[in-house]
Amino acid sequence: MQEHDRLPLSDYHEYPEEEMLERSKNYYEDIRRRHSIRDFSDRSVPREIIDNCIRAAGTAPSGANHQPWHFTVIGDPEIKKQVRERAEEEERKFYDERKAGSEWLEALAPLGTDASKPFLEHAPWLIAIFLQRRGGIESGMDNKNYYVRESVGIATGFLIQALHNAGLVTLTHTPNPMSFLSEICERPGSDRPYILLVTGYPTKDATIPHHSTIKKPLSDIVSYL
Ligand code: IYR
Repeated sequence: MQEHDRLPLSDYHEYPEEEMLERSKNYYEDIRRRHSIRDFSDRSVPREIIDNCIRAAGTAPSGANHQPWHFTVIGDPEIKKQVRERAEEEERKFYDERKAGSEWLEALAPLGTDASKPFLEHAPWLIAIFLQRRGGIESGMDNKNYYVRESVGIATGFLIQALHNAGLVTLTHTPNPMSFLSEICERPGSDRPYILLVTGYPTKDATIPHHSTIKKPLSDIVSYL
């Protein structure tokens, strides 16, 4: 294929305006049911569902289409245990030794989080998302990547939506620091851990903090010119 070859846009669907209105409303009603969950059931989730959601994430736009991401999916109980141990070690410094500082700890107080992360063992899948500073359009390339954080952030958003759409819940977990993930997942030095996405089913008695349900109204987040 020529470098500048172009293809017809053959998979675009246009909807009548009325249908667009309905679809946009329905999508909002569905996505507003997405919550960050910390009470995970140990019910298993077929790997194929996770694969499909990662396929969806992999369609995200990225700088020069280099797709600067890698997803390490952890289902092995022994490895999950290791992740929990290492994460809790960092979180104890963060919370108990107050490494976070008082402003951060006060901001987190309404969420009721602490250093204990049992969900890292209970949830069936932990998806460690890595960003790649170098890469290219094909795996194994070693060119500079562009807009890496933006690209991986967008792909992570796609993944969260795909998992929600499939009927699973997630937690975007960010142990701080999380360099231990590179070690456990045996990623090369040019890959940096970005987010640990926990996914599975909620427990029957799962709760969400009231704090997380307070969303800014449209008038506060949008302005039209
Ligand atoms: N990594 C910690 C702290 C934490 C930080 C933010 I910002 C949050 O929104 C939630 C938690 C933890 O996972 O508990």
